[in-house]
Amino acid sequence: MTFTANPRRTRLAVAELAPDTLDRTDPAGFPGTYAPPSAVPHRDARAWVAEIAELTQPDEIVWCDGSPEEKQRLIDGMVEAGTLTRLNEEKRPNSYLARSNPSDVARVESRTFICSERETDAGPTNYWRDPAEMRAELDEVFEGSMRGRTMYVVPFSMGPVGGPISQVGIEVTDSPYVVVSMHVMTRVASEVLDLIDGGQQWVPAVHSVGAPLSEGVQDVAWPCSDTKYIVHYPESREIWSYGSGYGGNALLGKKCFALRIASAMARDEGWLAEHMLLIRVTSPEQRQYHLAAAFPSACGKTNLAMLQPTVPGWKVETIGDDIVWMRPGPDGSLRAINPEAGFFGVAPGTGVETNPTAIETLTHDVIFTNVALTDDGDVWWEGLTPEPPEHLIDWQGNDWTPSSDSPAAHPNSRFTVAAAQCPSIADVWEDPAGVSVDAIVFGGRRASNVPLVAQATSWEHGVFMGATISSEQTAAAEGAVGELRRDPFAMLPFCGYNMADHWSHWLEVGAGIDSAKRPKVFCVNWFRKDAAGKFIWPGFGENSRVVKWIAEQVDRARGVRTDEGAVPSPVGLLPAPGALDVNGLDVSDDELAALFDVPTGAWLAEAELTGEFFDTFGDRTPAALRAQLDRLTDQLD
Ligand code: TSX
Ligand code: MN
Repeated sequence: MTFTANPRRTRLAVAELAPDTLDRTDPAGFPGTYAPPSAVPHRDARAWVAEIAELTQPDEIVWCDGSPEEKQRLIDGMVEAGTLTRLNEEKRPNSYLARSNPSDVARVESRTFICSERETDAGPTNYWRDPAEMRAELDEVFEGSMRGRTMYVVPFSMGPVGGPISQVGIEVTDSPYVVVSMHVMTRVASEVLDLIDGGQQWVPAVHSVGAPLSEGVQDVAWPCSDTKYIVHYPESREIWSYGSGYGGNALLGKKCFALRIASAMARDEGWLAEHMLLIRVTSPEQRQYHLAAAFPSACGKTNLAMLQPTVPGWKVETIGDDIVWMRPGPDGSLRAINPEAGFFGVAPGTGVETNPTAIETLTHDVIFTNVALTDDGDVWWEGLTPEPPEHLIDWQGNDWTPSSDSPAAHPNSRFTVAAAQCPSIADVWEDPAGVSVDAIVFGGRRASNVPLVAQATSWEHGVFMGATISSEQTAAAEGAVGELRRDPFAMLPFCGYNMADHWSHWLEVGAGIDSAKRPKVFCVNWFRKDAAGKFIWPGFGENSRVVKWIAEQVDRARGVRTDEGAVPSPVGLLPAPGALDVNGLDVSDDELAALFDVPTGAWLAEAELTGEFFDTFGDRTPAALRAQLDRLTDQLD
């Protein structure tokens, strides 16, 4: 299949394009556009680094090569400086604890900007700023921002270096914590510079903690600034981040590049950059299935990525836990990679009961941020063990006991760890050509209405499911409890362009894939509650029963199975009686019925709200999704 440039997508006038920058190679037989219609002329890496150094005025410039020696040198320096605490070498070999400034613990959405030429191209769900005005503003902010510090130049690849679905970038940063984290989360390598010198498109990413050091002044453990900017230029594919050292704001390969900038590249070039986990499922018959799944936050995405099935004979292997890039491949199927090389996961709630595989992954070579420190030099967080230790040093460095009022670990405390050391990692996880996606799953956190699992009746219906993902509020602090929080495709904070255009793009990509090879689409909800407020579905390892049904539906679509697997409902295909394996599970028939109940009145009310949600995107909402909403309403009536 070929992707022609859609005029709607073109951001720069054709005359502005330097024709000699258009690269129409077809790596490894992958079709599609490798030369974006909005491509900017190729930048020279060294000239760009010199330009940024001129602006930010670092004392020193260090070009990084991604070697283990470089990583250890930086770590030793940070231990010396007090940024990292070395953990007990017996209990947690080669592992470290960082405590951030208490004001720098999370992404800052209110300071995250999409600077497209036109405001409508950022859409109503993003903060937009005029790119020229933002450039002028940032020029002042970054002026001298690295004084007294070292500027590290970090060439990195998202995805295996040189792979047909991979992309490259260079992050310059004045934070050694960022460099070491990039070593874990991306592929830092000098070869990336060769690819760039060879003319490959690349993303320049500038990061400064925004805390220049004056001569003779002692540095702090976690430098940052109260002024923060996380800025994206989707058309010129640039990232500028200022004032924060926190992962999501500072490891620019991750959310900023692999989601916000990559989603805009993907729109222009005919692929998908999504906030999804990626797993390989193997049946007792040794048939393999690859599932990509999008969930809003606090739904246990990493837990699903590392699932240990309770259904005998079934196996789940991890490929990725956060981001998936998908591209139509030479075989006509949708090929997917995990562009990352590590996991940057939330620690609290990760325990032997909820995610034993993660616990095993975290036994060595981990950087922990904002967790608690035990008296014997190990780490602890809420949910690691059922009973907390008698005494801890909390994430802010203070004494903590079980009677303390505040949590020992920050609720957003993190682990940074190489994916390669995850015991459930699939052997194919670094295949540059990716895996063929068989099923796409959209999840939500819903106490009512949404069934445990449903299959979309068409690609358009699947896109509708993705566009209508939502969670019910669980904490009053986030709004009224029970109120729907919409998170389309789990991409609300991560789409680098108009969310409704993202839906159009999904419709277009699906239309370009042969129906036999097109992934089947499902929605799941592990969080349905009964009248007493108790979770009906046991979740966790038992979710393998749902995964099994999904795999069997893929088999049925391919004619591998001929038994009846599903029955229709207004919200999609539900498991036929007996098709969901509940063998040995303590769930009554009434509870099973409750998990799949589709209450007409409540769904009609929800459909009304969905229409209002679509209205907020005006005429950018694709007609096919309006049609899906009409169809849903008709079938409910
Ligand atoms: O991650 C979760 N998953 C997916 C696992 C592969 N969580 C944790 C969500 C917060 C990050 C879940 N919580 C899941 C789930 O499937 N289900 C639930 C709700 C639930 C919580 C506890 C129990 C049952 C369901 N059971 C007991 O407490 C005994
Ligand atoms: Mn995420």
